[in-house]
Amino acid sequence: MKLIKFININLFLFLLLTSCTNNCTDPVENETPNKLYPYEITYDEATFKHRRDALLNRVPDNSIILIVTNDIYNRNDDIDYAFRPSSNFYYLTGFDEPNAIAIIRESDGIPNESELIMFVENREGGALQWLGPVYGTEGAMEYFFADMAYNYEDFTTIVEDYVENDDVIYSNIEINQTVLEIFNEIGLQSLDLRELDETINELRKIKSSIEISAIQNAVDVSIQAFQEALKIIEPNTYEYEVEATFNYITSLNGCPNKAFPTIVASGPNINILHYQNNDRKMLDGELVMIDFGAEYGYYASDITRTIPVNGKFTNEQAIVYNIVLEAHKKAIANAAPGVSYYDLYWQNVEFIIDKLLEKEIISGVRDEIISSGRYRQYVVAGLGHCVGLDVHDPFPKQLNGDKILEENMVLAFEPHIYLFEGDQTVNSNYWKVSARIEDDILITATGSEILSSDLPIEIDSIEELMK
Ligand SMILES: [Mn+2]
Repeated sequence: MKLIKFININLFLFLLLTSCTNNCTDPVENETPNKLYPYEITYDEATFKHRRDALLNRVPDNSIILIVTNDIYNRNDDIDYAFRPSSNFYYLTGFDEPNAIAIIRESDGIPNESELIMFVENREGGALQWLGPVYGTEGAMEYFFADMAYNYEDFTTIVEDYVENDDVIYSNIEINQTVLEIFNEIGLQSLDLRELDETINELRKIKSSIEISAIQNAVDVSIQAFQEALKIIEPNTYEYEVEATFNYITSLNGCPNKAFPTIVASGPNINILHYQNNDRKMLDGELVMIDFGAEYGYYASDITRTIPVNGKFTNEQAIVYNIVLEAHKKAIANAAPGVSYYDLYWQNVEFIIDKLLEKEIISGVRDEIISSGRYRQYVVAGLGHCVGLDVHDPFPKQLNGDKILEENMVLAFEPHIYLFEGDQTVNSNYWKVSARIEDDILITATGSEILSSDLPIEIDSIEELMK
């Protein structure tokens, strides 16, 4: 396993070097992008070093950055949940094994440059036999370019060589209870610890070409899975059969992990926003809302389609679906650098409420519905969010509280209409006729580009695919 990891990195570097001699600007491009593993696609020393330098430049002089990765969480008895690195830790180090801590501080020798000190696991004996090899301290220096690496277990004694009592420390230590306890045990809790997330979030907001390629790859694999999943849906299939198709197709295409739990919400479940049971039999005449996203190289995708179980939209279903689709197209058409997210949000709310009133799907007075907040009965959630290492990636606010789109941000837009059973403001013909549509969007220099445009979205093309 260890050997394979190392070979893969070398193979990647080889592909990177050879492909770039052919005047290629994008290091992710190669013959089999779907078969690469995380460290191969995002692994690049300059990228991670640049992020650490940039981060250090954003905190006050003489500050130290101390970052931890996620804890290991117990599932039951002696079984743990599968480990997933903290997105911030991965973003700064590229290191994806558990039990790791990193210190980033100003280099002794070179001004304005950072130095990386890592504490990682060295495995031997029983641990090695049961859990397999790890990069270890040697690997941390050789492959992750740590200036110095120590055994994770020696953190308690060695950390004091790097941290002094009057240092200001920017840290995400609160995410890892185990490290927090170690910190308290050795009396470091009295240090001046400050919140790091805001500073990293600002960096993570804008995506590099490598990150965009990773997201695009996750999107492409998700689309492939969607297309297969739509073909198997018919009355009396179960929601979990759809989920199984996603799992199968994405794993076959190099994305064994999902960015979030898959939602296959049919019939009455359609109104549960983050429905997760996926155990219901889907019936003739119902809608099913499917929200799915493969993860590739720790980068997310996030796509939703709402489709008729029997392959043909009813009149009411088509009317609601097309309102959401029109809202979706408007939001995408208006997305561009400099545009306020909140402006897009309010345009979306107003458009949907106007249409629902016009089609006599809901009753009431437009301005009252909006000013009272009652619109949230139908437009329940936000218009969208950023996508990156997290499916809900950071989208930091400006000082004035606004959120502005910038070039090379990736967002998921997910306009929706929810019409709940028993809601007396809703025409009863439309109860449970809800719809959500979601695509992943790259903000370009002049507007936006839909990364998931290959997945059918028009009623005709969805019905065609399901035939
Ligand atoms: Mn989403």
